Amino acid sequence: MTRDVRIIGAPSDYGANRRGVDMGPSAIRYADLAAGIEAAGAAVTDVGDLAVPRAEERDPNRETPATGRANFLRETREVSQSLADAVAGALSEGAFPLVLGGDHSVAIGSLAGSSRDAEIGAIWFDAHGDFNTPETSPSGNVHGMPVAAALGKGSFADLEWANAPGLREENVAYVGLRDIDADERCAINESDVTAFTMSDIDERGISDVVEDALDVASTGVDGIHVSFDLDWLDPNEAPGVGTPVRGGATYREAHWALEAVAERDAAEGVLRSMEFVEVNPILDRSNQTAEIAAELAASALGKRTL
Ligand code: 6HN
Ligand code: MN
Ligand code: MN
Ligand code: MN
Repeated sequence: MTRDVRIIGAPSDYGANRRGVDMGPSAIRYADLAAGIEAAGAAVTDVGDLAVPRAEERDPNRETPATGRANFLRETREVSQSLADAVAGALSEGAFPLVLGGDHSVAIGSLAGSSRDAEIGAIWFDAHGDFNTPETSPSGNVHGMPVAAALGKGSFADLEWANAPGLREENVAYVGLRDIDADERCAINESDVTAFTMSDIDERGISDVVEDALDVASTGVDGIHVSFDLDWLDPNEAPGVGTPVRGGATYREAHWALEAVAERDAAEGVLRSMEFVEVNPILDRSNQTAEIAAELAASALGKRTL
């Protein structure tokens, strides 16, 4: 059956310091996203962007967590709730939600929506753990917190809108971590998530690591959410991101990883929802990072060479 991909733009930059990720959805669309997905054999409907007010007109501390710091929490809640509805709505109509960020805080909405009526796993391709809570965050930026938010860690325990009802720690797998804050490291190690670092990829190769991550995410669930932060790639290949970290995945490793997702999906039908986040066109070179995001989306959705 032909997959009906529904593109949902979430042009939010409330979770990050650097303006520019709000233009991510436009840049990824401009990079022939829809044509690439159609070439992969899927149908595409683009429902446009969610309404996101400009940060300059908002008070970053209008709403605050019980303890700790989370900038633009009210705005993040509003975006998360509308994105969760859009993702859950797509799924209930038989469509596949493909979310374009925006900074990584949009994953709060994607995960909540994807797990509203299902048990899900998540694969997190990222340089960062995004496992800070308002209590541990060194920046107060919510894009460093979506995994902790979804799992109800720290003061996110009181923020029901931020929690992903059908996601368990045991089904969260990180691929390619390389920049973790001190308290965040303790929290990841104490949790039941599975974390593969760049060193694991160096040692075992991308193929083994991604297969293991797919096993972790897909065991005992209805489907998986793929969350892809473009800063997972090396900044030489993907310069258009807000928080670049040296020593990332290569272009080929990234393609291989999402081709492996597509292969598992072809065999087991596991892919449920997906997002590409943190593309910052202001910092990009000739839209190169957005082009990679568009190509990777097509790879994950089954584009093949032969
Ligand atoms: N991202 N760990 C840092 C923080 O502020 O919490 C950086 C987070 C980056 C988040 O790239 O999605
Ligand atoms: Mn991230
Ligand atoms: Mn990141
Ligand atoms: Mn295995």
